[in-house]
Amino acid sequence: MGAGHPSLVILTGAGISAESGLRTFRASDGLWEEHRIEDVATPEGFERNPELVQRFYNDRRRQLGTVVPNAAHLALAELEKSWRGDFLLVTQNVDDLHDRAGNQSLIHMHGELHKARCQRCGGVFRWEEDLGAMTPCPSCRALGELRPHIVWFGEMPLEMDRIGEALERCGIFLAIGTSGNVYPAAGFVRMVPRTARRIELNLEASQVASAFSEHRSGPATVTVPELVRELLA
Ligand code: BJW
Repeated sequence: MGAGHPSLVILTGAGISAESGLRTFRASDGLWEEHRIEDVATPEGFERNPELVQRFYNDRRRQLGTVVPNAAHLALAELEKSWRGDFLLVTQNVDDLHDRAGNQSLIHMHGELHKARCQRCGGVFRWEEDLGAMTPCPSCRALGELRPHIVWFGEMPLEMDRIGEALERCGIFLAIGTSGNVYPAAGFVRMVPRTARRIELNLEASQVASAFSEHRSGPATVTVPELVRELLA
């Protein structure tokens, strides 16, 4: 930790990837307009209809090959390189755009499209191809047990202890492109010290806007590089 340099925690949501061409969830043209949450984003939905769920994630995994990080992702990678205090980027996104932009201190709290998990042996594997009902587990060879390594409703998000510790000692908290509908991420802003700068960057006020001390309104590709320039000045 750089003495005298505030510790920075950044939470991102689907809005940061929107200008790369990935749909958000709750917009009028969002993913939840075409798919019922209970069908594609719960363990019960997967049990009922694994083919439907695998197709939903296979389509989104394939789409990653057609998109690239935008100016907001790249600005956050630059910020991590140049920031002299502690830095943690927590994303709710399951895309790999922060990884490709170059961020390293990064937690995918809702999982990753490029990983699969075996329900039998618990192994987690890097995954580029489509997953099918009969895809064998590379480790235990079980059939029909591989699922997307994604956190569905009712499941525990990943690395919550590490996130909680970073929030407790955070001096600046940014939330970028997230609607504040889904917990525990929506509650992070209330977990940072009251003295911390708490900045929301979004096209519109989120569900938890009143908990922030500052708001920057506009597309992430504009507001994020602007704020990064200010923070590094
Ligand atoms: C732009 C922009 C641009 C657009 N520039 N901005 C009651 C109270 C509290 C909690 C609960 C409750 N009932 C149930 C719960 C828990 C539940 C929950 O929160 N439910 C709510 C619906 C109420 N949460 C969970 O179940 C979580 N687990 C949990 O709590 O575990 C604890 C536990 C477990 C077991 C027992 C007991 C306790 C798990 C949540 C998993 C979320 N999973 C999803 C889908 C999987 C991933 C995937 O398929 O991709 O994750 S849901 C979906 O929402 C996805 C996202 O990561 C997540 C957040 O969405 P996000 O990113 O905010 O997107 P949008 O679309 O909502 O918003 C986009 C924003 O961007 C908007 O604001 C735009 O304005 C903005 N924007 N363009 C800037 N260019």
